[in-house]
Amino acid sequence: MSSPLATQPLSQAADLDGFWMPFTANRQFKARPRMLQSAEGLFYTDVQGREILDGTAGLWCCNAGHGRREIAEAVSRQISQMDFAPTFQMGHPLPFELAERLAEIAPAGLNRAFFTNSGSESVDTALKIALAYHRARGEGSRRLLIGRELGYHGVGFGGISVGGIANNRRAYTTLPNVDHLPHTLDLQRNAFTRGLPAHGAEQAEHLERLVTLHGAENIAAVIVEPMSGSAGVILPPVGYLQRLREITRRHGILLIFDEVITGFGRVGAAFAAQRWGVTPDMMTIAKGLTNGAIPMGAVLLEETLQDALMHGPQNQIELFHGYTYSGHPVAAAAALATLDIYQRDGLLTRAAELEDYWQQALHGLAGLPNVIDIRSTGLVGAVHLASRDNAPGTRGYEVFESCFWDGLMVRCTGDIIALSPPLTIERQHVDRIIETLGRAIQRTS
Ligand code: PXG
Ligand code: PLP
Repeated sequence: MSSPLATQPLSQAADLDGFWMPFTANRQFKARPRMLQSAEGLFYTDVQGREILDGTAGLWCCNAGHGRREIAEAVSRQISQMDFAPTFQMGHPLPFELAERLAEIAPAGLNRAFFTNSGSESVDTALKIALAYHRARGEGSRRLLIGRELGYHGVGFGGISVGGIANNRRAYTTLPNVDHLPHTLDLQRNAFTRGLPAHGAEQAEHLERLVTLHGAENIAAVIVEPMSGSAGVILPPVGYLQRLREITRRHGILLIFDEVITGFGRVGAAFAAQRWGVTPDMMTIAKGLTNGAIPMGAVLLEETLQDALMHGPQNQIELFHGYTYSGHPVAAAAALATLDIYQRDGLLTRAAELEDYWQQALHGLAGLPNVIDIRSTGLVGAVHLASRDNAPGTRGYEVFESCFWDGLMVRCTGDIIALSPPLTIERQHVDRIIETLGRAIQRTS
């Protein structure tokens, strides 16, 4: 049962007009579509039957690889048994079970879960909890939210406000009461570092300046990705996250780690918080939570944050927030099956085992034309290409496209090629990624 698109020539762009594709140059895509049809293990197959090695775990989400039967079966069982049930003033067992399972693998103390349907919703939820928490404790003047330059926190109004990617903000309006820390990308001092960069921890001191500027009594939360994914794999300098933790704690400011990409084994531990030994007050997660199979996200937080809102009468709703699909039974079933796979197959720590091989292989691209930096940690990597004069992003896009037609899916963000293969990858596939990418870089002037 293939769709009409599978059998028609793909040049019939008229068929493609209706779907306004997200974060896509629609005219460019529709002129020469890259259309995927099936997926198994580490490979996609496109509508022309070509195999494409998945160098990006879909969009950083299929950490256990594709086509996992256990997830498909859990979803299918649950959808037959109970397709939907409300979680507003009503309950069903799966999200309770899932919250417990998440607390088992989360950093100690983060034992409460608020469920959402995406990373963007998780971010907006965490920011709202931060504001409600301070208000409930009589510190309602804490309204300011601090993000970071080049941060990506999804596309809700909260997320783009604390986010720091100009293109995602400039056409819109953003929240008031937001400020930003400087980013930590520093090619001059850190290019081609293996592991976390040595230089840049002092960028965290900028938070002290914002405290001086705005007053600690006006600041609610700081949100950062422990490692920036979308902006092109920007790693935390040694000591940086620790400094952010010390400063936020000293001033009563909540620290939120956005672990939508770094969660579920990507950097070598269940969460980046554990890999780098810094525990935030809240974490936002999504993507790998269900191996990408069903949309779901969550905020994981300390119980003290929830407790602070529990002071009213017992019959009073403590947080006026929630989504129709918070804790959706089918998504929860997918997540539980996913966690079973991660734990049974040791995937939450597999990136740490492969990290050295991965890093060594990536650094083999160092001498190629236009390569100005290589960054990696766990099973994430970036090859940073020099931008062409007056045409930023075009070189990265051409490398991305060349890889695709040569059987490899990578991401390009501007002129940075980002890689994040499924955590089930084997060494020979690492080699294949590097060979194909190397060819593409060499072919691209
Ligand atoms: N926070 C972080 C840190 C993310 O990486 C989101 C929030 C938003 O999640 P949703 O599920 O609302 O998309 C993300 C998502 C890329 C890319 O190419 C990255 C994301 C999404 C799509 C593409 O780097 N990150
Ligand atoms: N818009 C309208 C008119 C609604 O009734 C609702 C939910 O009831 C929403 C938006 C929010 O949808 P969701 O809960 O799926 O985020």
